[in-house]
Amino acid sequence: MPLSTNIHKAQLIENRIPYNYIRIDNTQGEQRSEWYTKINPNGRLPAVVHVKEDGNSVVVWESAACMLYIVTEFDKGYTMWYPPQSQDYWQMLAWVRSLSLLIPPWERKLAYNLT
Ligand SMILES: N[C@@H](CCC(=O)N[C@@H](CS)C(=O)NCC(=O)O)C(=O)O
Repeated sequence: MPLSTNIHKAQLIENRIPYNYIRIDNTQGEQRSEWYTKINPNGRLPAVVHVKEDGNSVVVWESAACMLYIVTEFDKGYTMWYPPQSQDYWQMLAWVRSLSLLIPPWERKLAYNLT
């Protein structure tokens, strides 16, 4: 099964920074496993676990939140997003929020049998 659009959203940003990718087999329901739902209680993909230098971890789920967390944490120079309070920031947020509500066609067919 191809990676989902929600996973790609976070990966587009993660590709600019070092990360470990853990594949969850959602064809086998692994996203609802006990270990994964401790990370994302919704049992959905993606999620980010950021292990900080002091050993503490930050856990983020929902693709939009993952993207915003990654850029906030790793792109202090705004090369991948826009400074808060700028017009571009609010445009970006509108698109991020709007994309969160979309279900891609292949997933509509596969999961909900819709055309
Ligand atoms: N609004 C969520 C949607 C997450 C979502 O639906 N992820 C899909 C993969 S694209 C998933 O985990 N599907 C498996 C399931 O629902 O059990 C987000 O943007 O992260």
